[in-house]
Amino acid sequence: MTITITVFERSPDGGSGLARDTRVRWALEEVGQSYEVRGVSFDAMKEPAHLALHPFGQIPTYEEGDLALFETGAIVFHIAQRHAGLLPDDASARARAISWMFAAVNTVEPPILEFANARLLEGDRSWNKERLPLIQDRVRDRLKQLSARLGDADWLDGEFSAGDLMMVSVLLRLKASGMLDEYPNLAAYLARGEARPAYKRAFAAQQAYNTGSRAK
Ligand SMILES: N[C@@H](CCC(=O)N[C@@H](CS)C(=O)NCC(=O)O)C(=O)O
Repeated sequence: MTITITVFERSPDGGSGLARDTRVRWALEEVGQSYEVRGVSFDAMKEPAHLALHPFGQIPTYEEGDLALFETGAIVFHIAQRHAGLLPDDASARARAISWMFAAVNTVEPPILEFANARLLEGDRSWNKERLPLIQDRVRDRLKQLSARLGDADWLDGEFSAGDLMMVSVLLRLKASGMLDEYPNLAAYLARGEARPAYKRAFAAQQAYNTGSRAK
């Protein structure tokens, strides 16, 4: 059955991989599933046709036959459940990998998003100078804890899993800030994620789409 995901018609990041379709593309590449892409403009995202797929008017969405999903955590989980390669077979290890997926989107991503918004969108606000260091400390708290847990392991819990895919995807947003360099094991973790052939294919596909070098 054909899988179709929605993506920004033109991503505001110009194809640097930060739009959340990249993590869905990555999951699909890891399990060897082909997919189609439908670009959606900012206006169209808020129209009824797209809102029927995504109640918050965002990308990405995932369609497969009668099934329509939104939220990258749920989409990646669905892909991981359907196909081998992203979740361990052992029930306890599988449950732990799923915990890491939730931790990525629910515990680590929120302060990172707050930081990105403060840096990129709120720089001209009078309170920004005072607030930014507070937010940075919240991000550092999480990075310190994550770094302590990862230690010198390659991945968060044994083999690479959907938990790592989500966590690396979330950390990527910090790359340009240089903050990850304060935690060399996390910087190396990120680099390991980016070095995976499936990630490289996903990144290249979204880049080609956003820079117009895709086949039209
Ligand atoms: N929690 C959602 C977040 C989705 C999200 O924020 N999507 C962004 C693109 S990466 C978007 O559509 N932004 C446009 C908007 O919110 O109007 C997920 O993980 O899928």
